[in-house]
Amino acid sequence: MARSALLNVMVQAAMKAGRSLSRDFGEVQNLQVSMKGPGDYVSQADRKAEETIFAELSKARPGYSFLMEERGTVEGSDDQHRWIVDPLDGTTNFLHGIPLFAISIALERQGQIVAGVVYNPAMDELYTAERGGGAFMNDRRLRVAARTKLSDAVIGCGLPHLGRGHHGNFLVELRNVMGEAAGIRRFGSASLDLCYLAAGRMDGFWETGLSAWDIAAGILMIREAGGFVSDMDGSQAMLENGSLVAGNETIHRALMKTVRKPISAG
Ligand code: 2AM
Ligand code: CA
Ligand code: CA
Ligand code: CA
Repeated sequence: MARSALLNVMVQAAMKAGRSLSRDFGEVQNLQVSMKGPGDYVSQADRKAEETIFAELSKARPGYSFLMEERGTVEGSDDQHRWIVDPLDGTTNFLHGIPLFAISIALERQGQIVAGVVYNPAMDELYTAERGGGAFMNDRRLRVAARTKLSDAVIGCGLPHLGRGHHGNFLVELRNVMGEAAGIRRFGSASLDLCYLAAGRMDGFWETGLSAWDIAAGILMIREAGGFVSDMDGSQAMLENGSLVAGNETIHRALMKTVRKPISAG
């Protein structure tokens, strides 16, 4: 498959960081780990991968700005372009030896996500998308699943974290979805969740309390695979408010209704 020069740059950076993560995953017990907040861990592996990505992308596209989970914002001379990077999405899985983690890199041009790469090095699954050019896993074109009934659908979600988010709201949402969907999954890597949805492995997804770097690349993956994404209010402010609902057009609509059903409606 012929990839654009831009996607090549992003794939090179993700693969290089992926090799670094794979090495560290093999010796996870030797990694230095620190806590950013309650239940919120960061390891040497996260930081090394981020440095690799930062160096690769800065070299290939000098001046572009960055938003990265660990380093935060780096303003470049070019404020029209911004990389949004999660060097290790699924740190908790990684530190527990669970091979569900990924590198997520997105590029925004004038505030619009134009390219995304998500790479799970443990499974060697590389997801790529470019605006208007479709979404791919390795060389295979992706399409969201076609199921239209929630009662046939497998729905992914994320849980609010220790000391963060609104646990009460989540329990209501979960109860609502449990009452209507065929099954529910929680994998622990938001970027991969969105790619699984793009690949038709899950039919729907919702989560709140997310950060831009968790979802920027995955949002494009879903759109380019023919899926629908919005925030919990039905608008397109996912990166700003960190809530997200996704599926094909029908499941997205049904899930929006179900997730937000008030308790009294049963
Ligand atoms: P991370 O591994 O990059 O931190 C899972 O629902 C998502 O939440 C993951 O994308 C994960 O990203 C993030 N996450 C995990 N633990 C977290 C915590 N304690 N606080 C905030 N985000 C967290
Ligand atoms: Ca983190
Ligand atoms: Ca993340
Ligand atoms: Ca991370």
